[in-house]
Amino acid sequence: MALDFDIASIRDDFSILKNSYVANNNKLVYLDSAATTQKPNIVIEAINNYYSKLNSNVHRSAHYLAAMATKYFEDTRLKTAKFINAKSADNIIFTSGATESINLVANCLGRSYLKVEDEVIITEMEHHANIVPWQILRDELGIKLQVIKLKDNGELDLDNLDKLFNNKTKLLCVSAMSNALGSINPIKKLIDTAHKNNAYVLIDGSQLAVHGKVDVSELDCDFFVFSAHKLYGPTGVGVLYGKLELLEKMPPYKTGGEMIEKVTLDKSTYAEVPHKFEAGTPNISGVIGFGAALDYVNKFDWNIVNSYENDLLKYCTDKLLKIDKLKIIGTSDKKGPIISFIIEDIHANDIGSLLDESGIAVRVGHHCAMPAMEAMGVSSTLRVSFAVYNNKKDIDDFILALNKVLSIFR
Ligand code: ALA
Repeated sequence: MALDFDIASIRDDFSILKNSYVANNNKLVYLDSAATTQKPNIVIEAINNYYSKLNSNVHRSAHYLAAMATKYFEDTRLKTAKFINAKSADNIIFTSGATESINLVANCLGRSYLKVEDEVIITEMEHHANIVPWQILRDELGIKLQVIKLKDNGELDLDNLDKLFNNKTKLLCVSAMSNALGSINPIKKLIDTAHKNNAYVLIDGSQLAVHGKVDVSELDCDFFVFSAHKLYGPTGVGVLYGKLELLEKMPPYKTGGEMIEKVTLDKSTYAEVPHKFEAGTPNISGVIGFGAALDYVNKFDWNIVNSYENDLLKYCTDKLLKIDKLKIIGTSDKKGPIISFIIEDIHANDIGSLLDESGIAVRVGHHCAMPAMEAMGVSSTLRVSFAVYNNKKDIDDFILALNKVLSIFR
């Protein structure tokens, strides 16, 4: 069923947009969905329902509540596999977020596969979560990091891509869409190039997964990570998709209960994938809430979502470009609904704080992407980002407030 994009009815699904009066008794204008999306009521209800009617641990106890909690938990694994077109639910590991998913891969590949002098390729555009784990491996194992640079418009410079690969290259780690600049990367081309060079590929899909259909089987990536909270789901839940043959070869990440097959005081053997990577009691309510978020987004027609969000992107970009001394940072033709910008001579933090006084929620800073900021010649930007519940009135309110703020400074 396609959403008809009656925006008023979509907004009805998000109580916070109606009920939240923020600074100075202003209605919330939420333009920070790249940091985290708001949650539709069905997600909040699913979490409430779990705690009020089903609360129990999963995969262990022999009673009705435990069986129901386990069923809902595992149903979400199936829904997640379907959502990204993975071959099986076994390809899906639940983590605390995309950050932990990447740390899991770095840690487990680092201990089992990467050797001194091996090379990992990252990009200048990456979120810190897709840089720091690889730097730690570099320092611990003596591997080398190669970097795909950014062009002035915020796209990856792929002109000499082939030259970055050699017979030591083991892995390419790249974001599908930049959280700081909005640029959407040609990930299929990157994956094919890496595979031609016998390297694995990890895709950080945190931003892309909420703006378009993901098909990991067609992409043929080896790992794909994203967070539930950027996809209308709860915080504290992430997904690691991995090809089964790789997950099976990788050693466990965290250890403890539920990830074992047998433990003696001498040694332990491990559970099958995916449970091998899920030690301890997981975020059960979060995963169940994520299942409800997937039910919600499964009603979307992604073509309609894309064209609706692109329309917001264009509408806002055109309005921003009319503002004197405003520069958009990241001007690729292929962008998701994220706009980073600066205004000459005025600190982004000052503008962000004053916008907040009008109820306009934006993000200010380096967006956990300091190398991308440096490459673009800035230390921080203001960032607005949109989701399905935004509308042109949000943008009009934002532009009005921004002009008022600028009139104070000028
Ligand atoms: N990575 C998130 C952002 O871009 C938090 O804001």
